[in-house]
Amino acid sequence: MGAFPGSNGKSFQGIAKRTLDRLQTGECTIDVVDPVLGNGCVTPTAKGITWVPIKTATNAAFALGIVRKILEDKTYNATFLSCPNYQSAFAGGFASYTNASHLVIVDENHPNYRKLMRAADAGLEEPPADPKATTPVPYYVVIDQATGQPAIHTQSDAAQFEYEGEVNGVKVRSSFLFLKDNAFEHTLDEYAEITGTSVATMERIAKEFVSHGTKASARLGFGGSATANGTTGVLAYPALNGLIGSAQMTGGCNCYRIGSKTTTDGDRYKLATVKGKPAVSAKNATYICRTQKLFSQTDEYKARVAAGEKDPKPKLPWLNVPSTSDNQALVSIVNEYPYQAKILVSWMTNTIQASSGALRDSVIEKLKDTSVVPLHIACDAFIGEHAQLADYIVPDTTPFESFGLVTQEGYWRGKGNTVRWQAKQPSTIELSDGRFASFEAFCVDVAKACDVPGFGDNAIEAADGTSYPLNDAADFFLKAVANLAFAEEPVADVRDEDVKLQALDELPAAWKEAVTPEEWPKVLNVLSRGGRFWPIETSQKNGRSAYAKEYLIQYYSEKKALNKNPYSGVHPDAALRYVPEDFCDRTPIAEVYSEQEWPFRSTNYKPRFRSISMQANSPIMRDLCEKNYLELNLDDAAELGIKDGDTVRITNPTGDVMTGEAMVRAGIARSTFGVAYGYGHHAYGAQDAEIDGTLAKGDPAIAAGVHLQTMLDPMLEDGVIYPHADSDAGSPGRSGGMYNIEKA
Ligand SMILES: Nc1nc2c(c(=O)[nH]1)N[C@H]1C(S)=C(S)[C@@H](COP(=O)(O)OP(=O)(O)OC[C@H]3O[C@@H](n4cnc5c(=O)[nH]c(N)nc54)[C@H](O)[C@@H]3O)O[C@H]1N2
Ligand SMILES: Nc1nc2c(c(=O)[nH]1)N[C@H]1C(S)=C(S)[C@@H](COP(=O)(O)OP(=O)(O)OC[C@H]3O[C@@H](n4cnc5c(=O)[nH]c(N)nc54)[C@H](O)[C@@H]3O)O[C@H]1N2
Ligand SMILES: [Mo]
Repeated sequence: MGAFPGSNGKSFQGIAKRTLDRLQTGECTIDVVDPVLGNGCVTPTAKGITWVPIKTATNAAFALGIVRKILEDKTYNATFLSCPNYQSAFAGGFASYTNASHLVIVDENHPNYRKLMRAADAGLEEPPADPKATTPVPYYVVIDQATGQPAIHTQSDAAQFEYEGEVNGVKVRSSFLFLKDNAFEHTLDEYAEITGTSVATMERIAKEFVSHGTKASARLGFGGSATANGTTGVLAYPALNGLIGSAQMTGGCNCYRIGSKTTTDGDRYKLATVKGKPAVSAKNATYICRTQKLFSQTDEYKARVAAGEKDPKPKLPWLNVPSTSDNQALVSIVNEYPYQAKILVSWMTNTIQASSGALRDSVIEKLKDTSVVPLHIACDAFIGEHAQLADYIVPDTTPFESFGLVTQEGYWRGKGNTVRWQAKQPSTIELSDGRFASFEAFCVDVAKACDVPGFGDNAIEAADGTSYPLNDAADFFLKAVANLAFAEEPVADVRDEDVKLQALDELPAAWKEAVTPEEWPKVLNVLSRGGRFWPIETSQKNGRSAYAKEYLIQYYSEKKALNKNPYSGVHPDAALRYVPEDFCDRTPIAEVYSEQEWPFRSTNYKPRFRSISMQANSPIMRDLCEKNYLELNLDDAAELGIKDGDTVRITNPTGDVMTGEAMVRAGIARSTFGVAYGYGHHAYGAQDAEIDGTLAKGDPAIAAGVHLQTMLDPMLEDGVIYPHADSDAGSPGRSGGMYNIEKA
């Protein structure tokens, strides 16, 4: 759901070959649930593939239709759901566990109402505390299957997951029942209506999904989360995988990146340790993006209540679900809330284009206004929509001129880290000391000028205690490569033929000096292979991922249950539930604007031949696809009297207008329009730029196509700019929303 393998999205390369082979032999089938039919190596014409055109922003409903069918048929794995802890699940042959059997206090008068029941609430004695534990371990309460009595979750091997009753005089229900209630909230016919799919499809997938033991997997891409009700949608995949126990199982869902230590404290160098770091901590800090805290936990709230306000409302929402949020940081900066950003330093980002709903005049005016943002420094290789608003642009290197170490995306079950290294000398300005302008050189020089520890001579400490300088990118990244080369078993030294073939003996002397003579041939080995990848055979053990670690699937999220929307007092759902898109106070958008007037939803996707903003200036990529289209379903287009190639106008309730060329096609779900992202630039080479007195003429071809404009949230006070976003996580609602379409 929300990921089209091989079209856009998370790299499919690592598994494409194996997957396509197995589709051919019938060993594997894939259902792709997506409003847009992509153009990848996975297509409905390929064997074993089914495209399910779903209405945007209804993923949770589709998943719950499947859950309901599985519950009705009782085809879930009851043994797995009964496991109240990781040890019991592991002993039962699984590699994850759920809190299905953990009890929730549902007694409204209890002080711990909405919380998971703890041992103390049940009058049970906790095991003695582990003297080594830094934070207290929570002990939850379950009803043990063998005794029928309350027990601590770590002390039961199997527990009831459909329990409702009283424990110690307190009304409780097991977590699983919250999912069950939500699944039975609608009939399959209703789910088919909401999602624009069919009962037969949900029933077929429900049957298929449970008929392979733990060898099936539900996966979500960003298309599952980038709607204003996305947080509930992303709960769909753990909920489904939890019904069959497939997380971290061979052939099941291996869902996170597995790599080795590189740019952190590794086996050779302590790259995360800052020598001489003062005793400061960001632990209780208030992030400018308003995350990690509820409004009721802020100093502002406390001060306003102390000053006599009864029920203060924040200027912008607070979000304790995400850890940080770049798009919300931008929203905070332009609204100067919770505090002003005095200096904005941005690197390699096009925030106003990438934060859906933010590429608008009101935001641009704020960013230009020095009373709002007194100083803005952008470090970028290009003059994009965001960078062109900065007071200073620090030139940076491109991917061919810089280092990068990445842990492989989690679609692949193996372990590995890719390494990118400079393939050419940077084309940026050469500095007086021989370095080239880059983000790393900028950071080092600013840090030195401000006496920030951790940079300059003797900044980096090796595992053996030797100190090394940090003055340029190579000082840091080659040590990260050394950490990778020596992880577990050190790799072999590089072979002479690789040195010759790749001219590794011509690399700059400074690179060799960045590591020890013992490390250098092993570092070269990793560079020559573009990374380090552990043998795929070692990635699985006894039917599980060899890297399996304690993994909990929550059917009831206490954290969410305890949240309370400061505008309306509404609590978010603690379990997977279909909630139509809403505004920040949780009013459904369809209650504010009429669905008759705004009958369409957007589906924004990443196009095959363009990256987020990077390929607009490549003539080759422009030749492949010079612009994007407003893509409409055949039936919708016929009703609107729109033909392929017509100019159409799309509007949203905020008054934004998009005009583009219609592409009428069968591969779009009804009442949805598709738009490829990354088009409709106005900078980034589209504009004229004067550089050192020389005019570089803009190329209008770079500006071709349409940028999707999402609406603003109307529920905040006048003058506040808040693009429509998920109420729990603040992720932009780039897909979904409300639009009207007409022939221009
Ligand atoms: N060619 C290309 N590849 C890229 C990128 C790129 O720009 N271009 N960007 C890279 C980056 S940064 C990332 S994060 C990944 C993202 O990878 P993905 O998350 O896989 O990609 P997206 O295109 O954002 O969304 C995936 C799909 O979700 C669908 N979708 C939208 N709304 C909904 C919905 O409500 N329900 C469902 N079921 N589907 C929906 C879209 O049609 C799209 O096909 O891609 C990476 N790969
Ligand atoms: N509407 C809509 N919005 C989206 C998405 C969507 O699908 N639809 N996708 C979202 C996703 S998943 C992501 S990850 C974000 C990405 O958002 P961003 O990270 O902001 O976008 P990018 O295009 O990846 O890169 C940002 C800028 O980095 C600069 N750049 C490129 N290479 C280099 C370099 O080597 N060095 C330096 N210093 N600068 C460089 C370029 O100026 C480029 O414009 O966008 C998000 N926003
Ligand atoms: Mo991304």
